[in-house]
Amino acid sequence: MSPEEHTVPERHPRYESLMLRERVIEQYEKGIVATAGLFAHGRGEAFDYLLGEKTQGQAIEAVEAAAAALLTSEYPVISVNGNAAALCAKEMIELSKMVDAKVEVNLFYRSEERELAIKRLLELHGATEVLGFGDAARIPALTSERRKVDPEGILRGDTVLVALEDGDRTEALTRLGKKVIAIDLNPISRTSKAASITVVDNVIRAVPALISMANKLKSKDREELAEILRNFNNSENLRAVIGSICRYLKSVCEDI
Ligand code: PTJ
Repeated sequence: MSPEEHTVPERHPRYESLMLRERVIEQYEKGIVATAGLFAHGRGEAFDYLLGEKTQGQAIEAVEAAAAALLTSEYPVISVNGNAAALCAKEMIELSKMVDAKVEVNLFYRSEERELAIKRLLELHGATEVLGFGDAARIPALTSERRKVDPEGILRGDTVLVALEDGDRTEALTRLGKKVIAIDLNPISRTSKAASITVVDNVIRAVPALISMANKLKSKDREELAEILRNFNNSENLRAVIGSICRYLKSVCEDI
């Protein structure tokens, strides 16, 4: 069922959130999003609620560090799954072109049909090369389907951007010495804690913010970008996010 067939009134106070939900349902019906992706989206919605559904200052700091990491990497790779494709395929491709990153389809609930559907969607939005379709390499010590990676993509990458990811792979990629940039609304997930840089924000806001930031930083020299990276501390940033959620909840409590 397409969003137009639904009747979410434009003046509904939760219009944007409901329309986003419709987009995920529509892409589920088209075979892009896994069934579990619907639940994952719901969990994200709950955390987004706690962030006031706005990009917080800590996320902007993380976006700056993430853009600096992508711009200084030798071989950046963007990993795309079903939910990320459903919510920001166009922006993921725009980002990949801006920072000269490879794009790889890598799924937890792997099926050939979904992989191809996601590839087609990415190509529709301008992707010229989508990795993840030849002979796969394996990430050691990982049992999920996400262990299968492209030798010319995630396996080779020095920086890997992942969105709506599971903790196991983030930990495994970090162990392999890769810099992992995660976009995850849950600041206490294993992914958030294991990543080198975690942007605690909704992908629909985080990826456009990354594009703008990369555009702003791309004229800076490597030393300035390296300085931005040195000044970023992921654990401190996550603690600050949790602190602002606590303050937000306290202010809500006072208003009740
Ligand atoms: O497409 P596949 O087969 O690779 O499967 C993708 C899902 C998302 C189903 C799979 O990776 C999964 O089960 O993920 P989890 O373990 O549910 O983790 C998803 C994380 O993403 C959770 O911490 C959510 O809070 C977070 N999340 C959900 N929606 C968003 C989000 N983070 C950023 N933006 C969102 N819109």
